[in-house]
Amino acid sequence: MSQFFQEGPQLANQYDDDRVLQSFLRRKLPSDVFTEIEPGLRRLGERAVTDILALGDAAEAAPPRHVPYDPWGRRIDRIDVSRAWQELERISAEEGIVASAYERRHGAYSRIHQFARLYLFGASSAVYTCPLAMTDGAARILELHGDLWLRSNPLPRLTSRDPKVFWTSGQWMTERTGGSDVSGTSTIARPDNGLYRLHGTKWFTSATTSPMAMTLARIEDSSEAGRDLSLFYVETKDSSGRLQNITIQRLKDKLGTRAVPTAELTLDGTPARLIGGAGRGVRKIAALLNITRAYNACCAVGFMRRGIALARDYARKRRAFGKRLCDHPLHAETLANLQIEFEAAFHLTFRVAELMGREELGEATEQERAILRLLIPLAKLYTARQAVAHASEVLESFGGAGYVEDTGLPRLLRDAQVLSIWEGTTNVLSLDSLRAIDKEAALGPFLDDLRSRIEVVKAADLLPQVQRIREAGRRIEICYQHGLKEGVDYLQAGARAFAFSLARTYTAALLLEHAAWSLANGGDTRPKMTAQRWCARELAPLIEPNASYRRLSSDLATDG
Ligand code: MFK
Repeated sequence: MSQFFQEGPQLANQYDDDRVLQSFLRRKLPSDVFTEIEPGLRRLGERAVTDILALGDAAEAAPPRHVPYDPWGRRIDRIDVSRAWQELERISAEEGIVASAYERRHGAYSRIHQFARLYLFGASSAVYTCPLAMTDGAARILELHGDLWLRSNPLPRLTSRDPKVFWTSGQWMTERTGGSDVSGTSTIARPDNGLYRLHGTKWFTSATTSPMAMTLARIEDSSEAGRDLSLFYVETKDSSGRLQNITIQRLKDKLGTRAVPTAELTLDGTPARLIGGAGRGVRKIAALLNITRAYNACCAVGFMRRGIALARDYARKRRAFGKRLCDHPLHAETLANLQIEFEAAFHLTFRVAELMGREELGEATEQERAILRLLIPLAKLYTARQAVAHASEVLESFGGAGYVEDTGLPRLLRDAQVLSIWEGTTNVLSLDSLRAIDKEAALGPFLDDLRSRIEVVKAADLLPQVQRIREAGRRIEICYQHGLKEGVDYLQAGARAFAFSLARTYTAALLLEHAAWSLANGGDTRPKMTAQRWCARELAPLIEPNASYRRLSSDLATDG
């Protein structure tokens, strides 16, 4: 009988092991900021493979439980979460995963610092990043639209490092009548003594154990603003710990994110506070969505990095056909492609963080604000799709072990799958990219920025890539101008291909810029190889969905 047992993959310190993160931070941050934050990142990189990882695994193994009744039949609607989930809340407060963005200790660089922390924390946290994303988004809303009470009461809780003070926030948007189309919201808000009472059902509420939430409802009055959706602040429990006229119907049975409590709620007179006056609720909650979408991208990158770290370690250990997996040329090719996808996603996402920091500090130019508005949906939609494909390939690189639950690997795929769904599906975000281009005139600044990034690249062996990016930029511009003439159906039918083209081409410019910097600063040639290989792919896979093309698509879609 064989005595052979395969050794499983091991994770090293996730900061020390990450060349891409380190070189990006060295390039972007002033040296005193880098020197100050590096020890904290290294410590978090260690925790990400020790206590945080163990808590994430424990939280995953003990998912939340809905307890509708007490032993004597009274409705109590408690959601029990594991000790590990509670510990993850404590750690995220102490580690300042949200707070570090709002303390603004490093000015506009604070978002880069915070995203580096989020990225290290995320992949080990059993998606505790979900409540943190909504918490960060809620904090931003309160900064932008909160009255004095909201800014003095919940806001300091959301941005606290003290676990006893720290609150997470939920985000209750989705109703039975609409997930993507939030205009279908049927919850109403009845005025009550200067506050409101909410009546309605919320079909998906994530991190439902949070003490507060942001939600949308229509004020029951006849004014024009009241007919529009308004944004509300809700505290879920009263001072004695009882739910405030909220019934928890059930927890969702989800493919992944199993440690995250996601519930269906009925609100029947839940007290709520209006945020920023009546109406324009979607516009106001968009500030939250833009943050959660950026988190989504950061978590996608974190998952990709985790996948490649595991697959790489395994490939160094596992032997097949007489040699290690990593010594097989085809396996090496697969791992190299995984690394390239990860690096591309990393640079796209951290460019978002860089611009977010500048915008929040009031340092962004008008052009940078427009670029950010467009870049957030692009980064969210593109990295989410990458993360799903990436996780699938990572699982395959383990053979059968990748399909077996107790290796922990299937979780990577299950958790990645939600990234392209929540906070706006790929299609909704492709259309949002068009909205950004239309309403914020974002395409011009975006393409100008792309060109200015590649102009600085002078290394002779990167010049062919500069040329390819220029050409892709020109094609994108022509395609959009043509689309404007053809009309809205043309633009919408091509929106996903268009968004992918923007994301891939902009990413190419970021990779090239980083490659040029790396060559000039220490001479690391790996970013150059990544940039060259990324640019060798189709950068702008645009389509031309004219009327006959769309008719055919419609036939294929409806009749098969
Ligand atoms: C790790 C990460 C974890 C993340 C955890 C999250 C867990 C939570 C899970 C969920 O809750 S999932 C539910 C999330 N739901 C969505 O993301 C909704 C997706 N649907 C959309 O985004 C739709 O495009 C949208 C609801 C915005 C469409 O609504 P409307 O009312 O048809 O939008 P309209 O009229 O185009 O826009 C209204 C205003 O908002 C406009 O401004 P004006 O009033 O000034 O004209 C828009 O420009 C503005 N707007 C819309 N999206 C914006 C935006 N402004 C800035 N940024 C945006 N992204």
